[in-house]
Amino acid sequence: MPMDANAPIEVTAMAWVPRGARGQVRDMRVRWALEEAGLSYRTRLIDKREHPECDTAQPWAQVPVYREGDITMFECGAIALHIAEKSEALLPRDAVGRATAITWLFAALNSIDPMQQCLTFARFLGAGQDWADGVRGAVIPALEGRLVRLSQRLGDKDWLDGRFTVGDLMMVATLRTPPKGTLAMPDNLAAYIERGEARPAFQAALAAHLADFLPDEESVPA
Ligand SMILES: N[C@@H](CCC(=O)N[C@@H](CS)C(=O)NCC(=O)O)C(=O)O
Repeated sequence: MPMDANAPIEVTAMAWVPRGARGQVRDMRVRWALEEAGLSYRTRLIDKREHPECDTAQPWAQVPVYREGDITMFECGAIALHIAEKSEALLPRDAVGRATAITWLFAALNSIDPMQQCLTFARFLGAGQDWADGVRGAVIPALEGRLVRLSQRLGDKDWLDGRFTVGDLMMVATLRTPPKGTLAMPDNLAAYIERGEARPAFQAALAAHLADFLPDEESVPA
């Protein structure tokens, strides 16, 4: 769906991040879910270089924040589930399919994402420091072990439970986070990520996400 300045749904996103982070900021996940659900939205852009406190609705001054009428939400997983409740494109209506999709959504955020976060912290906060090598040395084999098990579970299916759900959305969004080459990625998971990124909804979300960034030399008030 096109972005719409009058849409009832508002997503808070960054007006600027360094080039290497573009495409990865977590409003991407929310935009992708909205695109899959066919819901239009508007964005509220915040330039953290000028407004480090960001949106005070988010306790840690982060994005995304989601607003819809009286509803204000943070945490991309909670927001994605909220959006998924609105559309069978993301959440099957039958009890088994629904429960499985929610399980994979949490699996992405609880079993894969925290390990990747450790690597992100090591990359950004630990550059040139010994502890960062220790973190990488411990986390990479453990995470790669999880990827092997996930790869076995995916097998030759296109999606984790046969059809695309919000669980796949969050798993693909999580798996595509580390820079390519950081982890040994089983072939079927690499193809799974590519399948997710090839979806028209992902491509529309990415285009809108990238289009919202200011050029490097500019900034805006929140
Ligand atoms: N658990 C939160 C994490 C949100 C998050 O890490 N947001 C990052 C962008 S991807 C952010 O706003 N970083 C700026 C900061 O922490 O100051 C979620 O999943 O929504």
